[in-house]
Amino acid sequence: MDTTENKGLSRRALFGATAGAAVLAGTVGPSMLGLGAALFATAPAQAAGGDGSVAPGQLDDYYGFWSSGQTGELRILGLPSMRELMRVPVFNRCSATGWGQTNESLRIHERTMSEKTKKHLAANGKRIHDNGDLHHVHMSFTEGKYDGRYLFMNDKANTRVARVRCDVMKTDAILEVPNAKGIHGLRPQKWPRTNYVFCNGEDEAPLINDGSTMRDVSTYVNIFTAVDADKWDVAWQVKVSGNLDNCDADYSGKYAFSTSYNSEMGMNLAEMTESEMDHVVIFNIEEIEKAIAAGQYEEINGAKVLDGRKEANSLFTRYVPIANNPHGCNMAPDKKHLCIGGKLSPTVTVLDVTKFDTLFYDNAEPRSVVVAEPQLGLGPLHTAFDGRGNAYTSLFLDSQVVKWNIEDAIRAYAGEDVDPIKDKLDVHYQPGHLKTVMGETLDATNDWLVCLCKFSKDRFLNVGPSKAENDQLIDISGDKMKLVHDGPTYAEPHDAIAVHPSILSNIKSVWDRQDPMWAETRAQAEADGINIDDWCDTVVRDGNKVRVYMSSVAPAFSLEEFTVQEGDEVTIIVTNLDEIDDLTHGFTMGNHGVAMEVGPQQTASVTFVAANAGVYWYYCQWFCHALHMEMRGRMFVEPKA
Ligand code: K7E
Ligand code: CUA
Ligand code: CA
Repeated sequence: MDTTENKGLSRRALFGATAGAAVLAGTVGPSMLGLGAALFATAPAQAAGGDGSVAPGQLDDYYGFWSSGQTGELRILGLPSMRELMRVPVFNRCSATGWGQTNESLRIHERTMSEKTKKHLAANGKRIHDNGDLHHVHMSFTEGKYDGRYLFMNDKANTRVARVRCDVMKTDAILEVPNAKGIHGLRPQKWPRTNYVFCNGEDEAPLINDGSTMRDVSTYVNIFTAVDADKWDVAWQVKVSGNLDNCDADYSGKYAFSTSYNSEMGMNLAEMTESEMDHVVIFNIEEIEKAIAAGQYEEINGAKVLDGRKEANSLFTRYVPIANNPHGCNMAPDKKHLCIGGKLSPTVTVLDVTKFDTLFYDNAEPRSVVVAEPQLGLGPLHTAFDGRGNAYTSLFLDSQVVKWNIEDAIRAYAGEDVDPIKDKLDVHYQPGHLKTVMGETLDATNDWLVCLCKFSKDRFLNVGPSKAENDQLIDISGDKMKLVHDGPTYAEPHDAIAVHPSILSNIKSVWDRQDPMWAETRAQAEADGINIDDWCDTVVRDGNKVRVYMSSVAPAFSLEEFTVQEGDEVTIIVTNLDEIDDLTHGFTMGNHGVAMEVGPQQTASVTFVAANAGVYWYYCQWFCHALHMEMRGRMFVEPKA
């Protein structure tokens, strides 16, 4: 069944209490509802459990995109089944696909790498950092809604951000952000479209970090960066007071905002939690753009930097005091309310973004934009939203999700006798992020909430001191939340979004031969007089560099053998000429630590130094044919003359 045809009439709605009962009782047949027999076949399981389970062969209702924390990859899951569909290597090294080893992926890594980093890596015998700490993944927007072009994500470990192309679900750009340290919060601009990706530098350091002022904390700053989402370079940066944790953007395109837990500029835990209040920084995009256009910036390491610190008294920023050590920063789909998680305070602070103009132009008192501050429970971290004005906040210490109503919280703050809390649900255990389907967009739905728990303790079979983490699925369609599914995951289910398949209708099944991903490889082939779009089986020698061009068509490589010399720098360029859906080949060079994926119609290449003289088999490591085992050939390495 094509889930995109099913928009507006989800299987859950259909087989919910009333409709499901009617179908089963035979009063409403599946044909009357315009649905096929295949759908009807799943009715008993769904009607019985209502647990979000999806029968074998059935497609999920939504794509889920999961950040993986310290694994450094992006994961694609199906919702509501929580089945893992794909892993997309981003900052990590991937043995299956060769990401982090193929020339195409190394070029993406190195394109924006600073000379300093290159030098440091080379001194360590490396070309790239192949680890990452990928906390946050968000899709590109057009007018407040996901547009299915890109996914963006951060690497806190090595101060990078990356972009994944949604048409092929592969990383196509990585940026090492200059000046900032430890990119944590990351959000795309929502309106009018994602021209910028906003990135928070979490860690304080001297702006000129050359060792001259290391112990002088007064020289430390934090940097807010706007990355140009199309060109993939730094558009501008703003120095701030305090540090930056999580961020978000509004639905008018005027403002972005970040939480800061270290307004103290402390260097240890005691100092970072010393003040009673920290703050939220509000960035005025229009004023920043004006100053950049007028050339009023300082150029540091190639980036245009403005000063938005408190003492600079600029129109770039405003600081709203928030109880000590706030964390989550979530803009509601009502276009109006920004929710800040209290972390150390049991509250969520609600700011009315439509009042932010008064902070910049009328000198309004900073806290005058606070319109609610409900007491929700212990350790409020992040907040998600449905399309009915409700918010769902994770309570880390209470191990609960609390459902509350934003308008009721505002009325209570104004003195009315109303309890904004609608429900509390135990989750297992210590939740961090939580997400509704498209709840960070104007398309927020009312069906599912995924809660990403940091611990699973006793929820699964014991697998040793390292335990599975636990993503839980919660039915939010009714008044009361209902926990319906545990989804164990590997380190670490940090954050997630869920997207309707209609937004991703541009996903390809087969690569386009002209794809820019291997443009440089194509240019090299052209220079060598080789047409890689056609059958090729040519070995080109260029000094001690050898380029081996081959095609793959199941179950054979075009070259059964080739010869090089000890110590040659060998580049293997494989083009998969199969056009069939799902027919991926691979290339593994035995005993050389070399392996890569070559998808249908894809070209991929890898470079290595030939080892000691002898025979080395190469083979296809992606199952492609009944004779896949036979898809192999020999590299003869001749002794040095
Ligand atoms: Cu998204 Cu943990 Cu990086 Cu909150 S932060 S939990
Ligand atoms: Cu080609 Cu396996
Ligand atoms: Ca603090």
